[in-house]
Amino acid sequence: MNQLTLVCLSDTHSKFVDVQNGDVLIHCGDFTNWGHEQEIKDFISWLKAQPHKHKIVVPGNHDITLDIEKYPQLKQKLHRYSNFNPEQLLQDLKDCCHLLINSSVTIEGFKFWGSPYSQEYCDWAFQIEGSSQQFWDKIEEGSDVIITHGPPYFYGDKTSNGSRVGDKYLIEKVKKIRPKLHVFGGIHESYGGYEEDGGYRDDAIKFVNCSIMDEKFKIQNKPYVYHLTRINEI
Ligand SMILES: [Mn+2]
Repeated sequence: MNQLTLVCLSDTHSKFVDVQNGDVLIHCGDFTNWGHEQEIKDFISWLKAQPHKHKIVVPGNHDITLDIEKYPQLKQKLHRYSNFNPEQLLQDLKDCCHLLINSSVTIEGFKFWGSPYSQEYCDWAFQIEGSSQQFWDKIEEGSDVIITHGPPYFYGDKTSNGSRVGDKYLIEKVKKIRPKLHVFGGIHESYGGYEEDGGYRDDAIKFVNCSIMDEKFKIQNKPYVYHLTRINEI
């Protein structure tokens, strides 16, 4: 049997929390508020200081400088008086973690697939334009862990006014791929772990919203620890 301890967190928004050690540190995005150069550099320093053997990062809609394609447009709106170097910042981050942008990494036989993209919301970074129906076909078959910034529909996606804002096409696709774990953030007020269909199935997928901050951007939650195991077939 091989086992990896995953320590998952999201939506730290330029605050830094103590994180317990484990095999893989996973950040599901929104490590900055505005994608400013100094915020990204501070995050990189924090990341480098963590003892975990493997580190996986997926950016979020606030980490705008890392959305290379959309940045020229976002810069006009949000960074008009700054002169950051998105390519360099992206490279600096890649140098200290597995940065997953619709891509995967395999660690000790487990496949992790990640995407920073979520449904359109106030024209931030990494937004899926129009329907997400085809977008999630990018998720690779055989993924053991799926990491997205935004939640799927029904699990960890309830806002403070009670509405569910998760992505219906994402949950459909995740249930087809059948990873062991789907971890995400995005909706701060819906922190927690949820079993697929109440844990009824033996192979129920675990859904985890690991937002550290609440909806008022106060640190309220702890990183979520998950033990990923596989019993070797004989
Ligand atoms: Mn956030």
